[in-house]
Amino acid sequence: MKLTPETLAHLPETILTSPYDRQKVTAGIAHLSVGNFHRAHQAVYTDRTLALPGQESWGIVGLGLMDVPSEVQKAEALQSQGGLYTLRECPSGRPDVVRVVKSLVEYIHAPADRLAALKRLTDPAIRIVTMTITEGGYYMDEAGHFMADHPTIVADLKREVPETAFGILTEALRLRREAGVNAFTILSCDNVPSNGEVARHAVLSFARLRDDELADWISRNVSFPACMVDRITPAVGPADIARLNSESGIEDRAPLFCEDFIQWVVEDNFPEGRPAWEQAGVLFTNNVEPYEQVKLRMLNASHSMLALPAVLMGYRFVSEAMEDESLFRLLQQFLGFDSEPHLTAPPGISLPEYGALLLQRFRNKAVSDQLLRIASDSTSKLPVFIRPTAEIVVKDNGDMRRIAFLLACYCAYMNGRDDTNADFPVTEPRLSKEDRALVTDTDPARALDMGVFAGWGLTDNPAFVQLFTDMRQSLQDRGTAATLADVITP
Ligand code: CS2
Repeated sequence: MKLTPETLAHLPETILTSPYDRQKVTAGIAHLSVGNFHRAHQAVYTDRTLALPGQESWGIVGLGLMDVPSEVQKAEALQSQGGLYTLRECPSGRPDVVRVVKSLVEYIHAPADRLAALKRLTDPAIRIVTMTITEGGYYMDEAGHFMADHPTIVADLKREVPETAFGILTEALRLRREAGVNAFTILSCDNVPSNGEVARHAVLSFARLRDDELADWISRNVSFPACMVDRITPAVGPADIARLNSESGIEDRAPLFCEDFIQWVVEDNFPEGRPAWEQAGVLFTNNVEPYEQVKLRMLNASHSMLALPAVLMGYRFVSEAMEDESLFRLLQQFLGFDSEPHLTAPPGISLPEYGALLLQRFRNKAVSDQLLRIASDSTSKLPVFIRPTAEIVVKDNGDMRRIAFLLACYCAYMNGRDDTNADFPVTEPRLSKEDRALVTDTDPARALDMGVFAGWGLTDNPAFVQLFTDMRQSLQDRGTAATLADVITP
């Protein structure tokens, strides 16, 4: 059965839907960059909320920003299905659940008509703009400054109809102001610490480069709540599409799957109103920081700590790598010795329990997340996920082996060849030419001068530099498994 708004009423009983009449729903949220994560997370919370009385004005209009073939395909797929898609939620050891998510009521591929996309954001009905533009998408340098000189930003500043998220947001807010329409709230849903503050800084920096007065207006009128988001959502390739559709019996051009765990902690700062997300399981708080620190420095950091060595050892899936005793213990020891001791537990959360749960989530075979997905763009991820812990560990001059090992693995991963001699794709769009040259320098320690490590304080500690140099040598001479064996504490 094809998935379209017409077939929605005839879905098999095994397929779940949130009980509301979609025809009554109008868009109140615009989402920039509709990746799988958004469709498995914020769109699901909103789908649940739309079933509650008085919530029908909070549907989502999705905006695709990137002019790449995969995005064109996604736009065609979602538009042909009226924004509907199936989501398979996969608990460990229990049957999966398949639902059709209905909250994405409109989808616009901005490159097809940039002006139309921009205009959509000036609709007074749109009161929240959410976004998932990835860690690297904020154009922040290592000192936390907006990269105003970055060629993408420089080019966007010159355009009448901008193309980057910040350009579009700034221009949409200018048009709203001109038309006497209230501003919208901007909610970053990326894995970035203080994502609200970072989004504010990026939007205001961009706006200031265009028009000081507009920047002042934005700073007075736009709120930028912070939030912590969590749900493991693998990439979906052609084989996954075939598998998901044959399992669900539905012909869906954009199906996806994820774990059953879901969490969203949001700062309650929405002057233009918001959906009753709290009734759908979202936790509202005035202080998101402890939650996001724990999530980034435990879950995301463990992901990187696992993915880089595991890929080198020839693994391709998270659950498979978790069966490797050494990798499992690496994560346990990283969490227990490096990460947890420097974190403050948010109310009601026990860090050891949180750590144990995340290891269990990684072991979930039904999700089988791709290690290459997690390893990709490590250049943007390591400074966010690993740096805070690395800084402390290296400064304290304690047991620095796990951090040195990970960073050495990051360098080895750049070669795109694992220990079994199999090649793998290295997706590092933000690795500069200079950094790439430093990784291949004949002196292994030079890699610590890479821009990605700037400000971490690594080279201030000669013992760390030595350890890192030895690890790189060992990875090359003895391979990842043997090097890892020395990193694990018995
Ligand atoms: C992962 C995240 O890409 C990564 O590095 O750590 O995508 C992770 O799966 C999500 O943040 C889980 O909420």
